[in-house]
Amino acid sequence: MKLTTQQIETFNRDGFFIARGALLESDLQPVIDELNELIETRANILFTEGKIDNLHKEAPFEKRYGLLFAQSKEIGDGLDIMHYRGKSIFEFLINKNLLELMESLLGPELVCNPIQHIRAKPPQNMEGSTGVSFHNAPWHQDAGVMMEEGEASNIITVWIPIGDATQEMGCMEVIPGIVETGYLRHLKEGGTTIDPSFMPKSTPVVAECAKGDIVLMSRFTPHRSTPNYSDKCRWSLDLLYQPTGQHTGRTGHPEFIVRSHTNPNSEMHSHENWCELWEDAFDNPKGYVGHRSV
Ligand SMILES: O=C(O)CCC(=O)C(=O)O
Repeated sequence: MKLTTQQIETFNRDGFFIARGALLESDLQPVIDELNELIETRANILFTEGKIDNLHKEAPFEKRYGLLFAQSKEIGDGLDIMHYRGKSIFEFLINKNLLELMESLLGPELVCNPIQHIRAKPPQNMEGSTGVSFHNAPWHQDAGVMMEEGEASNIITVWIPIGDATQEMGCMEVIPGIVETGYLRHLKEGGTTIDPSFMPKSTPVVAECAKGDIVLMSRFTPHRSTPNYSDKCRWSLDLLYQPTGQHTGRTGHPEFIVRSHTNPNSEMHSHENWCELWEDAFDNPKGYVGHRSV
C-alpha cells in the first residue's frame, strides 16, 4: 500500500498518521504462527522446570501469553526480535506492503533501523509489579531512545498491532503536531520520559487500531501506552525505518538495507545473514547502545 499525497501531507504536518487496513492477514499470520511456536517451546521448558503448572494449550493466541505470564514472568525471556531472530519476523521486516508504505514517506533507499521490538502486553491483573516501563511506556519521543546523532536523521516509527489494539487494551496515545519543535529533554527516571516541564500541553489522540492498521510517527512525536485492562494480551511490533546513509542513533546494533532502487544487490534478503549481524553485535560489542535521556 502506498500513501496518497494527502496522507503524506498529513503525516508531514502532524508527525502522525494511522494507515487503516495497511496490512493483510497474510502479512501478519506468519509472525503469529512463529510466536505461537516460540511460546509453546518456552511454556514446555517452564513446565518441565516446575515453574508453571498449567500449559493452557487450548487458549487462543490473544489469551495464552497472559495466562502463562501470570504463572511465570520467564515466559517473556528472549521474546524480542533481536533475541529470538525468527525467519518469519525477518521476512516481516522486509514485507513488501510495509516497505511500499515506508517508501512513500522516506523515498526509495531504505534501511531498517536496529531499534525495534515485539511487545506482548499482558492484562494488567496478570502483570504484577514487573515490566511497567516496557509494557506501559511513559510519554517519550523516539528521538529520546537513541543517540543524539540520530536526531537529524529522518527516522520513522511504525507501530503495528498484530491483533486489535483498543484503549482498554492499552493502545498508543499520541500528541500530533510536534514536528518542528524537535527533541524535548528526557529524564531517565520513570523509564526515559519527557521532562514534565517540556511536555506539550495539547490533548493526546487515542490511537485505537484494528488488526491490519498501523500507526506512523515521526521521531519527535510524543507517545505513550497505557495499562491493558482487558483479558487479552496486546501484541505489537514497533519498527523504525530511515533513508540509507543517515545515522541510526544506535551504532552498537546492526541496521540493514531493505530497499534500494539504485543498487538492488545491496538489499538483504537472507535470514541467515541477518542473524549473523545480531550474533556479531552481541558477541563482539562495539559502538553505542543507549537512550539520550539525562
Ligand atoms: O507498544 C508500546 O506499548 C510502546 C511502544 C513505544 O513506546 C514505541 O514504539 O516507541
